[in-house]
Amino acid sequence: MTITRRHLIASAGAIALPALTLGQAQAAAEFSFKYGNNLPVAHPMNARAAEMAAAINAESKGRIDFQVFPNNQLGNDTDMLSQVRSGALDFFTLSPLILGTLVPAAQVSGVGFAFKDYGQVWAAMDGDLGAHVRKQIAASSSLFAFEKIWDNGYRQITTGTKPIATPDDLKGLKIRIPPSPFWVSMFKAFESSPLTINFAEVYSALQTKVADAQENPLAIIATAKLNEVQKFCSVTNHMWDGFWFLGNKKSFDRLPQDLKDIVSRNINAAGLKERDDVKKLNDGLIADLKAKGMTFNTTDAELFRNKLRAAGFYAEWHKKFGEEAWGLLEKYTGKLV
Ligand code: X2X
Repeated sequence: MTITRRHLIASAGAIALPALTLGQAQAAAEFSFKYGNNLPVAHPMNARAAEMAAAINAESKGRIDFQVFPNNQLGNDTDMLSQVRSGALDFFTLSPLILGTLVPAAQVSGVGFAFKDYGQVWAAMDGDLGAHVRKQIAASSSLFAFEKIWDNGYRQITTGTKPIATPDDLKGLKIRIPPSPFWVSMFKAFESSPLTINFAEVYSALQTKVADAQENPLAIIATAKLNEVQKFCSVTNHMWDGFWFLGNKKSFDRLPQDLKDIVSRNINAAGLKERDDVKKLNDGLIADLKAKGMTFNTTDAELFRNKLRAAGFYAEWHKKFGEEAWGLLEKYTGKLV
């Protein structure tokens, strides 16, 4: 009895010690940050984010505790956007188009069929167009965006019902799009019946057939396993999309300059690596998804572009974005209409 009790006390002591050490280590971090995103753990964004968080924590010598919350753990995009605006969340990656619900000017990088290739994308986003958008974000919200936008990719359309071969196939289609005025406008121009649904609810919306279609880059279709609930994939490349790495200004301004530099450098460097990963993944996935039972078809982009032109889509958004922003876009893409 005595031995047992003594043994128990000894064990309890042994257990209590490391727990105490851990507690002290956590308390020692002067700055705790939460970063949330909407993508599955399997997506390159989260591999690079985990690596980046570890580097930030190590380089700050424990002064920063940077935590990653992937896969909508903290809520969907709409929830996380309001959290990061209030400072309940410190960092958040978001499509420029969804950010459009808060900063309409940010949507300019999503113009349909604008960027012909990644050369144009990165020249524009790392150049004057990206700088213009980041200025608008910082000027009109409690947020700011880091210099290097992360990649999502060129978007393709998947359906459960039929392949999309021409713009006519989009007529009346119940297609899920992310919550963004720009996306609604684009798919209304295609005469679809778009449904705005946060990414967190997309798999189940397709599974229960609330929506018959959705559009996303292959890396997302594969890592979120949307192929399990969609049959056809039509390669439309209808727009390029990225993720601004957003920070809450007040949260970030708590840091002294040396720690700000560590955070910024690591976030931008991770973004560049994520761009490479996503490109490689997107390029290799057609064969993979075919093997998993998806049927692919290619499309003639000019037909889709003509449809948008005829619907007055480019003229409408040229007017909304204004001469300066539209000029900065066309500086990289060439004349759009
Ligand atoms: O919501 C989507 O479809 C996604 C994951 O591509 C974005 O974050 C824009």
